[in-house]
Amino acid sequence: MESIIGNSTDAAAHATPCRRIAHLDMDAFFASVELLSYPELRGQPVVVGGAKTIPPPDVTPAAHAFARLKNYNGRGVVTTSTYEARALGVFSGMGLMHSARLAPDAILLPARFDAYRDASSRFKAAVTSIAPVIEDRGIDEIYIDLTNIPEATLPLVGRIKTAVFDATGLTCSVGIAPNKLLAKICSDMDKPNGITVLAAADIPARIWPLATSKINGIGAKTAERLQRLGIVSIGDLAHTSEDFLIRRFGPHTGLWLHNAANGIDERPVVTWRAPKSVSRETTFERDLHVRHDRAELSRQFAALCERLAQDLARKGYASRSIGVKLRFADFRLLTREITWPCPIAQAADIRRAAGQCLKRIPFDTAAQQRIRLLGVRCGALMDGNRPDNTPDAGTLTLQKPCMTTPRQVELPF
Ligand code: TTP
Ligand code: MG
Ligand code: MG
Repeated sequence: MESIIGNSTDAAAHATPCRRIAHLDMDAFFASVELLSYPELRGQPVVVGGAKTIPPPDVTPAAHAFARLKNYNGRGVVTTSTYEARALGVFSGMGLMHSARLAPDAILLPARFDAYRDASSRFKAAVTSIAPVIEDRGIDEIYIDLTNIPEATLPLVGRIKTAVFDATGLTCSVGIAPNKLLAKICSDMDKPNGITVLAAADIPARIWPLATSKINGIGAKTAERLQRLGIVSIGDLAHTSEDFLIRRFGPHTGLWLHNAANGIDERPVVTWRAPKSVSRETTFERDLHVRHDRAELSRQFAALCERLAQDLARKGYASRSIGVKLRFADFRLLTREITWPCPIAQAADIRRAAGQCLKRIPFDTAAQQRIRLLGVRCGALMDGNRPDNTPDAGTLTLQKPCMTTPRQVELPF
């Protein structure tokens, strides 16, 4: 299922000083990892859901039982689905109960993040062994700068795809273009297991007919705003004057929209980027009441802090900015954040700092006493082990995480 766009076979490779940037994205990633464990489900609609209440399948020879969507009862959402499930209309982000109406017999599996993280590091290592300049863009995707590799695009990308498959048993789709923006659009054009090469000259024919939302960075809200202005396709946007866009969207976004639609993107492939934050959140199976469900809320809150501490420990980070997020029964969202005097990494400290944030939330109305979602976030991350050159200290100081304090937090619930 490989296609080359236009007649540009290797134009991107040979047009110097044009860069040759690839975007590689794994196909139906979480679902495909699950199929490695349950190959008997291949070809069937399979949905991976994030809810903790989805039972793991009982695959003992006697039972051999998988849960079906139609038997699900709860608030979980689809994390991802196989292409067979997508053909029935089931996509990431949809409620599982709603999806059950579209694909009642689809198999429902609980997410196993450890397995996905493992496959993620293996595919990234495989790519790096062939093309070392990669930018990590998340669990299932990377940018690769192929500019300085002296090999024609198709054989090179073919080798990369084979290496990914050998390391993981999984397929991916790759877009190759003169910049990241176009490469990202292209990797989605021939999924699954595709290769799409695009040169600048192909932009009018292949990019302009697409909806503006295909540009990474144009979300649903901006796409709607554009639509209200009569701008539906990327081509419409490309032909809208820069002045008009700047007037409507401000100098930064206006100029960016204009450039993006014209395929202009100078961003380099950044080989390492410190994560800005880590967060954990949970949507409760039923709304929890601040007073009546105090014990359960407390337990869930402590568990989130515990998991965040494990995330920080795994990555070797400490945090100075702790925040909480609450969604209430009426769907209103509230966030609070606090800057801590020194970096922290232990669960008890995160709990104490996040507890301070919770104290600043007014639980006054009836709706605000029932909580639907609770989240905790650690931002302003810094290396918890290495020395950190803090500007105000003037000298090199070791940013040791604060000592943990066993003191109990007075939580509002
Ligand atoms: P995507 O690459 O967006 O989707 P995908 O790999 O499942 O499918 P595609 O073949 O179209 O690329 O996301 C990668 C993984 O991230 C996905 O398998 C599950 C997870 N994910 C979420 O947890 N929530 C989401 O809203 C989305 C879109 C993905
Ligand atoms: Mg993917
Ligand atoms: Mg992806």
